[in-house]
Amino acid sequence: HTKHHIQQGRSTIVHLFEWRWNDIAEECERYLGPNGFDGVQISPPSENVVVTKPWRPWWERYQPVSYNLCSRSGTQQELRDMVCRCNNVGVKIYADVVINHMCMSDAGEGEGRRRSTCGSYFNASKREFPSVPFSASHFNDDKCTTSSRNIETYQDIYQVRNCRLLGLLDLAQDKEHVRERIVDYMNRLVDMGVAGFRVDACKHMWPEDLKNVYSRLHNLNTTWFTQGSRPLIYQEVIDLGGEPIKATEYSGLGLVTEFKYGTMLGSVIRKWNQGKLSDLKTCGESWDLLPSGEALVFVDNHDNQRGHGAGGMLHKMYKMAVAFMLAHPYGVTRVMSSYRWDRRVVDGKDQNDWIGPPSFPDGSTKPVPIQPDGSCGEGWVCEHRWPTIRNMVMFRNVVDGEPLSNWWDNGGNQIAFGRGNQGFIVINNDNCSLDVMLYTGLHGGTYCDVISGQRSGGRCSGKQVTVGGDGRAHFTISPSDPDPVIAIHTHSKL
Ligand code: LM2
Ligand code: CA
Repeated sequence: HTKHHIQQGRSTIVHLFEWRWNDIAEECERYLGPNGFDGVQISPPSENVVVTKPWRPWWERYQPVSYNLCSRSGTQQELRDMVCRCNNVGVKIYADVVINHMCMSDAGEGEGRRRSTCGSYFNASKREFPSVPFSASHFNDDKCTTSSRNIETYQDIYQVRNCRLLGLLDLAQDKEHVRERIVDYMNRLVDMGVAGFRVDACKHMWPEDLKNVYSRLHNLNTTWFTQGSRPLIYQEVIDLGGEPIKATEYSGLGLVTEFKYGTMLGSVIRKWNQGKLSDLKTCGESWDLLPSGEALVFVDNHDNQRGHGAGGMLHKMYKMAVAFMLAHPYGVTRVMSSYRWDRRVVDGKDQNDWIGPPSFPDGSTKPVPIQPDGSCGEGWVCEHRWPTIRNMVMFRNVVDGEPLSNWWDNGGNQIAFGRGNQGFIVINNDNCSLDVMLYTGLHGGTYCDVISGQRSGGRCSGKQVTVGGDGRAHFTISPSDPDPVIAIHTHSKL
């Protein structure tokens, strides 16, 4: 049942946060397909409330008012076109679905494009969403026992699942009508060719209700997928320990976001609590993480990059963390692709954490322009186009299915490991040079380091590594290197 179709040789999902459907379609064709990305996580495609105070925050998309498919990212036609074009180049689309709740209880009433992204009428105080349709009886208020109707403690599982998250109107997924409308919404996406879902706020829904919904989803569209393929589902459950609701309650239903992974990796790379890279030798289940086959892993996401999570990391450390994640066999990997905003941190909180994507004065999202050097303009960061990240996505594809092998560490912050005999990575996070002879498991020959450059047309634009007939190679990495990492694999052999 949890068998999914992450295809052999393509293993990384990129979250193109707030991108327009048209730009994603282009990116699939010109970049993601050729560079071996498995798929794209898109921002929620459902109609949402238009928030103007503050001005068009990114989080308005987590406040649906219907399941119509028009949003800041584009129209239904553009969505359909994107799904088709991405699938045609082997890049899947995973839709972020917000099914725990509708908009804020104080979102007001109205219709037209100034109030909702497709213009649908809604009345939040009466809990009426006629475009779905949902009305008062479809919400959980009768089950919630707090006086505010909001979740007040995460220690009570009934509150967490039956009360309002942040004041968002909480849907009753135990009711057949609600299930049916959600299933219909998700099936419209599946029929269009979507390959799966990121399901928002799963901690706030009962596992048995989700099980019912998932079981009613159609098989994937056979224009692109083999007969009988099931949607890949990854469920957002923030389980950092300390609460009664556990990620494992959901792992039988699909993959689960493993928030402990990024927290653990970030803290080791920042050397917090005497953490050191060599600790990563046992990275996996023994760290109290989900089984590898059930986990979706990432270094940051759209929430915690705004300071809601484990805090920011320096550019160099961030790239190192992503390189480790992509090289290591644990989990299904997701990389974040973001936009810039002006952080204004007051007392540890970013006052600008609401700022939406680069946009025109009328609120419409700006296209993503690609510069001559391959980076993105207009405030789009495009981490997925950073050479280190792009080349490590390819590394992961090349070593897919190979076990962790030939681990080495210096007992401190220098580590190296292979993946079978298909690839090898060396990382130096110490303040001193790394200078060591290591057994790589690779065949003898000269390899191009895919961190400092890459192989193209039989030439290497970066460092070269010579592996002897005995599989051993000499590595040196200075701590001042902007990327203190070397990675080689069978397809980078010269
Ligand atoms: C998620 N996963 O479970 C998303 O990853 C997260 O981004 C969503 O919250 C959340 N669940 C609900 O779908 C975001 C954002 C919140 C925002 C909500 C609703 O992180 O801050 O709440 O979307 O738009 C906003 C304000 C918040 C305020 C609330 C009422 O940011 O400060 O709280 O609306 O104004 C009282
Ligand atoms: Ca709920």
